[in-house]
Amino acid sequence: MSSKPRLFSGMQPSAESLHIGNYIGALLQWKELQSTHDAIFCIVDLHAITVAQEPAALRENTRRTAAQYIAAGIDPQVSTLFVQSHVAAHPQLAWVLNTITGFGEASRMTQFKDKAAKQGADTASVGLFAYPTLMAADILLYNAVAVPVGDDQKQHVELTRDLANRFNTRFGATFAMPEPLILKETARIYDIQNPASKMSKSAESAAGVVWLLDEPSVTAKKIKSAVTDAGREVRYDVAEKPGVSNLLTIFSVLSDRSISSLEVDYQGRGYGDFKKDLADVVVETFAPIRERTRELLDDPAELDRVLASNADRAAAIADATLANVYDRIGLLPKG
Ligand code: ATP
Ligand code: LTN
Repeated sequence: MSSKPRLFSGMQPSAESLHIGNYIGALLQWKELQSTHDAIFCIVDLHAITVAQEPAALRENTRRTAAQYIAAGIDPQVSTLFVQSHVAAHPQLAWVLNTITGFGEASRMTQFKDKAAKQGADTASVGLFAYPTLMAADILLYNAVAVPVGDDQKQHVELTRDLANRFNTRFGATFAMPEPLILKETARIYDIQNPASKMSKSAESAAGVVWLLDEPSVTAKKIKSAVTDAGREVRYDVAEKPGVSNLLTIFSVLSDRSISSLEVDYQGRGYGDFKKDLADVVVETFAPIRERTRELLDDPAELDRVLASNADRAAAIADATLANVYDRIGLLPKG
């Protein structure tokens, strides 16, 4: 047994490639956390199907997501990296949690309200409504105490805490209390064509999304045509210069240099030089990840084997928790 605190986080296999927002906002930090925590990272395919997915693409994107995480430094020997649908206890515990979740309580989740409003209330599925209880099951099955998420997922972790508390009060101490680990504010990356919105896999236009797996020439071109702001000064000022500030954040994180030293370096040199150098930094960062991702995807049998053995490790923990839960709520064990 590891004495490190248990950590759990998840990502949806909802695109062919991750983007630089996922890389800076999640991957880089998860990579650090795996040395201080007993980390479990889950590719949440059952969450992904709460909105329509094309079957062949979902299968392919699940492998691709796993490959990119491994290529970027999530080590499946150190952390547990697995596919949610490989461990049946996730939907099984989610069902139990559904029975102690209020209809009104679930209706207050802002992600559901936003997504349902986008789709139209009649097309939004029961699965989408139950997204947060499946996420609670993910976390509680492993008694995770640390849950790294973006700000938008904080409400779901709060719900998870409420459900853990409710279950423990009603049926006796069963679940550990998870804490959200809100990732650094500097870790939020914006669309490089539209710096008012967060860079997103599901953006209406991909022009402002920098994909990890794009050809270097495509990446460089995208960055060189990033929206900058009036004037020609490279200065960090989110209100006046959101475009340049976003590029400075990316440059600073990827080159491990402070924003102020970059400002000094590009003083009086205009945006052109700055964007050209940033394009080089991004391309250099992504090149080895892209190459390693390709190698991993060239041997899908080996990748599937790694995911299967990691799922076995996860299931050993999850099945024990589920058995305890079933016992506590009074389900008759199979004789
Ligand atoms: P998208 O909206 O792009 O589909 P998401 O938020 O649904 O992305 P997931 O695939 O569910 O992303 O999660 C992957 C991780 O990447 C999460 O931890 C999320 O917080 C992080 N992430 C996604 N977009 C950004 C961004 N623009 N800046 C920083 N972090 C991000
Ligand atoms: N909802 C999360 C993904 C997710 C997750 C989890 C995160 C599913 N299960 C458990 C942390 C813990 C998202 O959209 N980023």
